[in-house]
Amino acid sequence: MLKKWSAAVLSGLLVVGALSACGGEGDDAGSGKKDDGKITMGFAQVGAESGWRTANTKSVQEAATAAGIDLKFSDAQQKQENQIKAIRSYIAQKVDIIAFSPVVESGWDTVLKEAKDAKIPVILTDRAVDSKDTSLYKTFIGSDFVLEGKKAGEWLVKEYTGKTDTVNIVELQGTTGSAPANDRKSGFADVIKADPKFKVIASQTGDFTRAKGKEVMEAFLKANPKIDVLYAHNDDMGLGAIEAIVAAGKKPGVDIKIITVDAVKDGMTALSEGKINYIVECSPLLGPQLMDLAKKVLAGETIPQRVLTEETTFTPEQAKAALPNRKY
Ligand code: GYE
Repeated sequence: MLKKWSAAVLSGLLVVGALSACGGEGDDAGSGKKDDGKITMGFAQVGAESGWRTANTKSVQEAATAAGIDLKFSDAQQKQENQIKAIRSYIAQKVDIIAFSPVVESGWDTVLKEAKDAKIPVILTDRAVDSKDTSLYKTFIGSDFVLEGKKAGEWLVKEYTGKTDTVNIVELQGTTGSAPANDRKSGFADVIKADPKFKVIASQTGDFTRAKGKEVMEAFLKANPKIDVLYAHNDDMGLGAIEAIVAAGKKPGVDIKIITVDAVKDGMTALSEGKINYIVECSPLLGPQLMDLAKKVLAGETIPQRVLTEETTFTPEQAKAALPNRKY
């Protein structure tokens, strides 16, 4: 646990208000904690639903160690109530800073207000909240999911240029109510609506998991004799769907064109083999930037309200070239 005064001294600032903010030395003594000069961060993770999430967790844990930050980590198993419980327990433990990746967009105001009242700063990582009061968190670091959806749509438009036949699309959405599911859906829809030949004939959640992606794709295949394209909001659901497509006697990437988002190793491998046709990258390596921002917040520095991740896209050829050096 880092006492606020030591953060202020370290940064060379004299922040009188910060002293009263944590109630002085009595706090740590009361909770039986010793002041080892370390920042303590409580991190409430979404779950372990995908390859992306595994890489994200690893990035956060490794970056905390490298930055000398004491990390308290919890896995909410994709349930908002678990995340709220974890955040409340971090508040009770008087951590220095809280970071979390909100499983869904709504319903955070009460717990964020509790953190604010306890004078514990909050950083949002990866996913956004829809709170109107932006003073409830210090910054949001992560991708532009609308842009990712648009990139997926743009590839499709290009791929079918000059063709007039109807293109039947099925969509595997991410976790219902999550920022990436909402935004990847709307960004994609925005681009393809310009041409009426593109028809989304079925769209359902696969919860960002391989198992659910497979299950929902099986149902899509049974209900729809002609599917031309699958747009999956992440690699894992796309990989599950590939199993269903193969089981139905069709060739993934040929009979049904597949676009996914993330670009984790398993997705990139399928892309390099032509089973997926295009992947929009979403970087899970948010750890180092998160630790950097946490230190700045606690040192009283001003940080931007939004920190965007840099990302690209991959064709099968580009996947082949990138795979040998892919870290996740
Ligand atoms: O795309 C998906 C994961 O929030 C960006 O969550 C993240 C998404 C990612 O389960 O694979």
